[in-house]
Amino acid sequence: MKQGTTRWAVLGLAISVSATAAACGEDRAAAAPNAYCDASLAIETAPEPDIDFEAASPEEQVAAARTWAADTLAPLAATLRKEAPKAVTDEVDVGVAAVEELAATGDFETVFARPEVQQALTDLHTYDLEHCGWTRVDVTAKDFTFEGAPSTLQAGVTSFELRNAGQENHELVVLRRNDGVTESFTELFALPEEEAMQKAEPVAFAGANAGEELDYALADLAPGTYALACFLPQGSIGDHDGEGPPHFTLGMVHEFTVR
Ligand SMILES: [Cu+2]
Repeated sequence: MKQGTTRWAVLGLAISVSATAAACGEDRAAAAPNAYCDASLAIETAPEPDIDFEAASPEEQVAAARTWAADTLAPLAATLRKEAPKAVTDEVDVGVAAVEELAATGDFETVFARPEVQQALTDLHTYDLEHCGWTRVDVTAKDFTFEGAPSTLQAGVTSFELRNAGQENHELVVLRRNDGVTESFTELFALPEEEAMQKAEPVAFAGANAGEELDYALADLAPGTYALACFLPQGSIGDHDGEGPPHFTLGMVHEFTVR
């Protein structure tokens, strides 16, 4: 897992969602309350559970998930519930119930794979994009490039909407180069991982398997130098992990500036 932050619905499992663009007719509904948008951003970018998933036993993973849901997500979900506009209270309730269930069971995949949970969270994200004033950047992943990614962006909350139009699985990791570092991302990625991660930090993650699946990566971008990168090995399709070189070496790295 490369990502440093995670969304409450995803936890790096790259569960893809089917985004539906709900039409929004009324002008006076154009702005959502700031407190709601802040609460939604907070839960979307909540810190990950403190656990090494590759080293942990299944029991340790369940315990970590329960603790994370109860201690990190539940307070954020309570704030979101309090601030939610009427238009989204039903969807927020579904999300809050999912957090409560996760705190009880620790079973991410069951809780967040439910169609009604995915739909509610997708609808919430659609609402947020339309009402919170966040920047939307549509990025199409192909084998092996990111299309549509700009070379400069304004600082602020930004959602990278990933669509996979390739034959392989792809991810979109948003990385920020630490201030004072001068190497390009291509140079950084050539370093041993530990060394590279002292010079750049992942700030958001999205993953979409082959087959036109959708996901998004949300972050509040500070000014700096960033990249989008895909670290999946060539040959990764569906549940099959490829054994080829990582996609960024084939062209899936895109540097950009945030001002
Ligand atoms: Cu890729």
